[in-house]
Amino acid sequence: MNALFIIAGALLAGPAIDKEFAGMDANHDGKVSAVEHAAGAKSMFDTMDGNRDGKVTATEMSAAHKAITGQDTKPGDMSAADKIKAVDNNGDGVLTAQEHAAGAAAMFAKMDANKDGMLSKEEMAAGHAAMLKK
Ligand SMILES: [Ca+2]
Ligand SMILES: [Ca+2]
Ligand SMILES: [Ca+2]
Repeated sequence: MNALFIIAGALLAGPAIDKEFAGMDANHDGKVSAVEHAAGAKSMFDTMDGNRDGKVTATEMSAAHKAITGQDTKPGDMSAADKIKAVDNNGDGVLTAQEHAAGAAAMFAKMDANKDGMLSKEEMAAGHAAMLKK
């Protein structure tokens, strides 16, 4: 399940949490709702889908990672193929918007520690920290 964090969020990590949170909090109420989170995940998917065919391949995900972080995947990092595998329901090696959305929804539920249906910045940061510890 930790791979879900990597797909939707961990192109960004650490100090980038602030930026990610602000980007998702569309109505600026200091919380990210499930709807806001889903919209953020969708926009991440669109960013990764380089050729706009509605599917994200391992190659596209690697390219997006490099574009966003300015770095190649480091040795020891999960490969893009492995990240895809974690939410690739039909096992075809590419990620559809539907598979990505389902993964993002599961991730939201996991990060919402106090189950109020909203993500605070602390919850998002803790979720990412938990992911990075693995
Ligand atoms: Ca909000
Ligand atoms: Ca594509
Ligand atoms: Ca919450």
